[in-house]
Amino acid sequence: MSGNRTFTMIKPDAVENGYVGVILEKITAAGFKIVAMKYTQLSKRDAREFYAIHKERPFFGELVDFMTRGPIIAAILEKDNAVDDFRALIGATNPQEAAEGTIRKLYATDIAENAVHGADSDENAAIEGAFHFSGREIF
Ligand code: FUP
Repeated sequence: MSGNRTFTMIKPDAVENGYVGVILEKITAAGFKIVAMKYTQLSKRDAREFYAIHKERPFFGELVDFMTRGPIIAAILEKDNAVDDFRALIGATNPQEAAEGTIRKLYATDIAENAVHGADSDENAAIEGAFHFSGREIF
């Protein structure tokens, strides 16, 4: 059974480009409730740990540099079928392949600077949420 929470980040490119407000509006208009949210900046260590699954990929260094170059929004979102519905809302990793109307199609720069993150499973949503939010029960 799919869970009702997911984890997202609004990435440095979208924050720099002034898209925080419109992206949050799109998220809430799609029926997601924001149950935790913070404005923060990742350290290199944070970013390397968060994206450890990609550490052997050729783009890993650039990904860490990008994700640490400015502030982000981290948030936990609640909705039925949250993980899958949120992945549909943000669209494909590469914005050129993302469906019309998706957040990445509208606001991403390219595959490396793609505006938003969305957890890809209930398990990763819980891990990623716990990475960014601590001190209370969030999942
Ligand atoms: P997604 O689940 O859609 O966020 O995509 P991935 O987990 O495959 O990739 C995570 C991040 O790595 C992307 F958001 C951006 C970066 N990336 C690249 O920079 N180049 C690539 O070819 C693939 C991913």
